[in-house]
Amino acid sequence: MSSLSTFSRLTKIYRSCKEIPIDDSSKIVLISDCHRGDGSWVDNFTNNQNIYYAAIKYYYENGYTYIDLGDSDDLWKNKKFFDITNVYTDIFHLLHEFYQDGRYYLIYGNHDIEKRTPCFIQKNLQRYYDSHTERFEPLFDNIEVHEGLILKHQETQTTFFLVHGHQGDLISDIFWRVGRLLTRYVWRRLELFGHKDPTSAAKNYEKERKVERKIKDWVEANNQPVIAGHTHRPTCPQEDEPPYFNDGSCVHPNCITCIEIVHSEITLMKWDIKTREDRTFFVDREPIALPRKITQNMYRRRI
Ligand SMILES: [Mn+2]
Repeated sequence: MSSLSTFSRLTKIYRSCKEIPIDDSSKIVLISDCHRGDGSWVDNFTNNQNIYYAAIKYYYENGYTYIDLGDSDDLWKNKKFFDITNVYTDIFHLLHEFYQDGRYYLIYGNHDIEKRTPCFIQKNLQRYYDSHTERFEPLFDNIEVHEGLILKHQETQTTFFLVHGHQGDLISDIFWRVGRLLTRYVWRRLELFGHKDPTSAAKNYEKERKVERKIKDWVEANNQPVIAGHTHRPTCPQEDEPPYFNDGSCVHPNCITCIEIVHSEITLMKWDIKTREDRTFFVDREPIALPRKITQNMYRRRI
């Protein structure tokens, strides 16, 4: 029943979502699950904020288009979007630059599902409070917020369906209000004592696998490549596996992961902090899987 609903949910989004043409000259970066918070110690993003900033600055300077695959802000743990922008002003400033250049697309996840409502967009995404200038500055003026997007590769006509991936997850998708409530008032407090939030796909291995299984089944049944986030498990399938890619998250203990598409190749990337001989730190970017070339058929079933 629930897996049937995952199927129909994904199919419905796939059929109605917007298509973005890409080609051999396109540079795309897909990032999800930053779970930005208010900077307090339950904010999982604080640790990686400098790595993330260095990464998106690189992508901005090198002409990439940024596709946000959802859960970039944690609106389950934080009621007020203002509290988030106030802490991460530099980041929102850069995101605004991406948007202004026409190089930013936003897909919502379950932890920022409110972003789909016109009221939230109007109230929170038009402007942000810049703690440096102490003024409201433009953010994503008239932004279109998506549940899914399709990247269509012109040379091969291969398409990639982009979704956050909570559609395979009943609590997150249908009962998100209850999930949000539990996260905000119950699990958030228990987390202080080391309990795991069972509504979080990221912290629950068993659940993670189930959610992934459902999406992979859809990928296989439709022979349609998908790029998702949500489970925080970076994934780059081999040629003989269903083409389900996952960009991971920005809240791994010591690194962030993302997916780059450059010169018609898909690469899972990791950014972290390394030490040089002279004991200075630097932010390093390295692939964690072999790049996958975009071909007409991304999946060769083993016989
Ligand atoms: Mn999620």
